[in-house]
Amino acid sequence: MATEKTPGWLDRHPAPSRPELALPEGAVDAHCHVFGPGDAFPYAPERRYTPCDASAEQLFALRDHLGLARNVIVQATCHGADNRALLDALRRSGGRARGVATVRPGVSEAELRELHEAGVRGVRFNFVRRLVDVTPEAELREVVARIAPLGWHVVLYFEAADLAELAGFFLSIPVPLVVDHLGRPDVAEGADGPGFGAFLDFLRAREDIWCKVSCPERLSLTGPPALDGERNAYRDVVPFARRVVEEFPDRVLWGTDWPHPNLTGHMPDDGLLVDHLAHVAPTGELLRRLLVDNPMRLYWPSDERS
Ligand code: 0GY
Repeated sequence: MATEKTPGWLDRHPAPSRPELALPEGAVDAHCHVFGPGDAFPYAPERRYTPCDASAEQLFALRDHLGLARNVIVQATCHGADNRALLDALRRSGGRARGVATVRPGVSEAELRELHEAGVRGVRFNFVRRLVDVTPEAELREVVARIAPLGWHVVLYFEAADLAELAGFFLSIPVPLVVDHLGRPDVAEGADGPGFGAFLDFLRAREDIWCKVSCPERLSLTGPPALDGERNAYRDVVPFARRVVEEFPDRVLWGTDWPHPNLTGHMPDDGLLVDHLAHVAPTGELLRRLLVDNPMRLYWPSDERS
């Protein structure tokens, strides 16, 4: 199996800037990935793309460079349900990373225990058809039954257009839910449009549904991109993120999405993505909840500050 990067897939930013935004102490990047390195941790045969390698060391160097304290590393589809690269990164993190894995219903008790001990606290269900063949609901329910006793949650990645069809299933999942990337709204419709209204209603339906206000670079239609010192990037996404942060300040999370798989248009400067948060969480209090209090409560509850 060739491990050459998918043509057109951009490499991570070569030299992210240092954020100008003053971050609260202990800030968490709650959505990022490790990829390979492919010769140590081969990519899954069923993958839809081959990423550039992105090692744990590189991720932790970025964490320090940006002034962040911890990571939540999310298993990406290019590694399928082979969580070895994730496990390795968690073990190298010195307790400063937690993980979200992908598991199949037949996962052994021993593997679940190993994942938990390394720091995994959730599984990801992916419904984005360009990334995966969607797993049948019956199999996902079996996975939920396996992970619920561990106190884990389910991370959901879906497109806004599919929410109406999926919401009933999501709401029947008896563990906390975490939605990736604002539920991928159609930004052209506007934050007052029916699509985002339905998403907000979904968040209102249960108090244990969390939302990542991440990936404006994937959602924005008019930019400007977070490049060349632009600290007012992705203005068209701000009303969406801001709405969620203001209505649900205790259940929002944020992440860089480093190293930004599947971007072909531009590769954002991660430092400017941090600075973008000044528009999303415009008070010190909202920023602290978003970057510290909320991710600590979900991923490091025993270390939480009082
Ligand atoms: C992300 C976004 C993407 C990819 C994946 O698991 C993945 O392959 O999540 C995407 O292409 O939108 O969260 O990394």
